[in-house]
Amino acid sequence: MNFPLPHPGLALAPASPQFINRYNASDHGRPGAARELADGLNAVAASVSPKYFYDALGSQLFEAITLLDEYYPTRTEAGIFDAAHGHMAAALAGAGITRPCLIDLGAGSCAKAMRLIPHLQPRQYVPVDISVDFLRDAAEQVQNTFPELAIVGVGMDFSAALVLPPQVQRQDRVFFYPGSSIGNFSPDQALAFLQRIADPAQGAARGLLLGIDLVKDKATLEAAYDDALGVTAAFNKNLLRHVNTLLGADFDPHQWRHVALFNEAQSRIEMHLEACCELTVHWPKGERRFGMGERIHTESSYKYTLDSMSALLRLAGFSQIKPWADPKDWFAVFWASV
Ligand code: AVI
Repeated sequence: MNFPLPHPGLALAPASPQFINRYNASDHGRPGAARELADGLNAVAASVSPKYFYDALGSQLFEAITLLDEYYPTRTEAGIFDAAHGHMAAALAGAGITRPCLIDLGAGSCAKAMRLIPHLQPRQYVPVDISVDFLRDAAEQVQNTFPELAIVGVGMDFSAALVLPPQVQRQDRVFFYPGSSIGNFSPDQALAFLQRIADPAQGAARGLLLGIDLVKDKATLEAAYDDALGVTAAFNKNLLRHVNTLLGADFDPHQWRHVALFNEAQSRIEMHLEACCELTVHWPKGERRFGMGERIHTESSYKYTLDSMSALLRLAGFSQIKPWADPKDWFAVFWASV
């Protein structure tokens, strides 16, 4: 039966995206987080996981980083998508995939996927993130832009397991993991993560579009993680505020300095916070003394070559591996099929 439009001449509002929340903020929050943070701070070489960068302010600071002159990855990757989207669609078609289920891991604002959706024509778009409220809003935006697109937003932490809810189509799954986020895993963790994407019992991928940052000269790399405006320094030090909130600690950000260096042997940028004086940090069930110059390791960002990433993808069970890079070979997007 046809119903008349309420206001003839006006289109109906687009359907709302479906949303499935499998993420419980308390998993990431209080008791487990406090234990993990205390263990990291008490270790001989103190460390805090980079996942604790991303409170509300940290997420905003990261968005600001992506706009910095020195931070080339975001705009370089966008340039690759713009130049190679036709080749990417052809690679999918070559693997027999014409209407993929596009699963966007760590989708955030969904801005990167929105560049590709018109070219890949997904049958279903599945943005996945732990930042649930942010993702709900972003999925609404995507729906407003593409009213006909079937969208299933999923709130989940995909870093440990990758079993998606049954609403996510099993056929022709193509995972999208841009931004060089895989670089924040160690190579062993990255291999395990890629294996979960390929695993028929988990991600059940037919293909993967993966953005990676490439090895380049030390000065360019170190400037990208230690910008002139001090935004990355603020991003790193904001971790201390977040740890104060989660652990009840008394870090004073004034007493710490941002350090970013390229460790060539390990092919990774390391970010640290270095104590500017001798100090003691206290929290409800513990404390740690830091000597002047002692560091907390806060992030590693691994840089790959086209060959080293191809080898990792092959080891994880992918084949038909095809990279696209920018003219300076600073960044690459890989297609790999299972
Ligand atoms: C999210 N991730 C890929 C960023 C990177 O480049 O490793 C995080 C970042 N840390 C400092 N600047 C940006």
